[in-house]
Amino acid sequence: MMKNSHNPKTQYPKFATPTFILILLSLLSSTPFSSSSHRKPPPLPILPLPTSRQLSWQLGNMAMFLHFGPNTFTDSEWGSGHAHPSVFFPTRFNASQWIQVAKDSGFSRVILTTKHHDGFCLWPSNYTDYSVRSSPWRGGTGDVVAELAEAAREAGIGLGLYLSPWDRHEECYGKTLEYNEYYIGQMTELLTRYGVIEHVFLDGAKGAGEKDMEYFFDCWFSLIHQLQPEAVIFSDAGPDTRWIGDEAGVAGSTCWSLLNRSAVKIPETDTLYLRRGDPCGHDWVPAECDVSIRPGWFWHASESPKSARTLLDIYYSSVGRNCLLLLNVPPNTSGLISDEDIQVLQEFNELRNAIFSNNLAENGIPGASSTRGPQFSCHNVLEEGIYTYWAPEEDQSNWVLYFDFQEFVSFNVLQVQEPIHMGQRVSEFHLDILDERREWKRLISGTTVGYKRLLRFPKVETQGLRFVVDRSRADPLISYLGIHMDPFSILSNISDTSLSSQPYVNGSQPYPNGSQAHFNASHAHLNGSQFLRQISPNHSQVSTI
Ligand code: FUL
Repeated sequence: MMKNSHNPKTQYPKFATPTFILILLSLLSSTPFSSSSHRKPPPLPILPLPTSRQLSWQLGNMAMFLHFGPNTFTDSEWGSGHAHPSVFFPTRFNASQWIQVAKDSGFSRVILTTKHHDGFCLWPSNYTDYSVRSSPWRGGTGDVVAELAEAAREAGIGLGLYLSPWDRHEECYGKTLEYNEYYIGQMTELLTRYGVIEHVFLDGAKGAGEKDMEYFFDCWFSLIHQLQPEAVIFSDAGPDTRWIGDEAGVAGSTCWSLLNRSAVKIPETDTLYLRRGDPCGHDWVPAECDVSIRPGWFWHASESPKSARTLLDIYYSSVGRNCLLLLNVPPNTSGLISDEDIQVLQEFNELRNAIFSNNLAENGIPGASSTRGPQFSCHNVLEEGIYTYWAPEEDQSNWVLYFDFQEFVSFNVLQVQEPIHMGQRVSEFHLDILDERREWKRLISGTTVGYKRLLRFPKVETQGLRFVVDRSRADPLISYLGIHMDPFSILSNISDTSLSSQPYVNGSQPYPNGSQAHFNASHAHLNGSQFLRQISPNHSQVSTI
């Protein structure tokens, strides 16, 4: 006879009454060996994945760049390499002040120009006299790198170093073998004298008509990782973080952390490729947006810092597009960060706190089209951080997160995060809201998410929203979803003549600047055809975003 436990005519042994079986089953289900008590494991990560040093770099969101050296005192940007070392004389130098400013304004690490293109070393290098040792500062016994390292360590701020390959002072510059030895010698000093270094920044900048020579990048990268395993290395092409392709702090609205490193040559980089990354890339090389708070990289008496609102725009277009913001705040001739810069940084900090400390989605009841298991619940998207996340069931035809609000909720910013330790997945998404007839209206759409995606749009008021993933490299995973009210950003180019019955703001278009708008989403239509032109003279690039 065929065994079939579902056959109603099945005869049970005497002791095996249905009640007995139920009790037995429930007992079994509470033993550790019961298969029903097994947790569903997380889904497979999708390659490529970040290394642990890339993860801590990205989780830091923002780093502070410190351009300081003879240029600060000679009012120049690209020093000739011939300024006398005596010009370097900061009268009130205080590295703790730099670190305090960085810490108070929300920066996770600082990166110092230990040597810029002029070749002057802010530490007493044994390979040249062109350094602090030949300056009157601290009677020639000073070491900017040492003082900064000490202050950073005490405050729990990460330390990074920029050692310019292009050196306009050093005589052997131009002789490939000799200069590579010189550079590696200096790099080794920096990476062995000052404790843990978390970041090494190198660039391919070089003036036109300068001596030609080859940099042994692969050798440098291997040595850096050998000496400082925690350090991420930034260059145009990685290996750990890449240049975004401009010096304006603006990433592509599509921005993959994936890249094929072999497709990028320094310094002839394809800035469009860097800006967007590569959904088919085999390497994990997320982007870093370097931009200065002032027009120049070095401090100049005639220049003023950008406004806090401008920094907020930059934050949206860098951190809000899956990048790290590397904001340069140059110390002045006294050796301190200027009060006016500190003021702006404080305001910038306050703006971010005012917008992002309140996630209005917490007022709603979350739901999902499907869920992989209890530990992957949609409630996880309200928890900060990337390590808890919503995962849908496998093989679904749609991937949707819902929020149902009892009261009307108003917002103009969407924040989404992917658990990037599982790989970057989402390649297209959109956000719908319920209109006054309780029908879904599309509000915005976007492409990549990555570590963090922020999208701004005219303020809307609704009782429900749904976040829909339209395309993904694998089952999408969402670690955070926030909706926020930003009363500070200025929106414009919202033309009443282009009112649409189907509101649609494409997050993959550049964001327009201008005046604040406040209207119902059913009338929202942004003009996405505006191009921003960015000029980054030092990388000799003119690009269209
Ligand atoms: C560029 C340099 O030429 C600038 O002076 C600045 O240091 C910037 C961060 O990188 O390549």
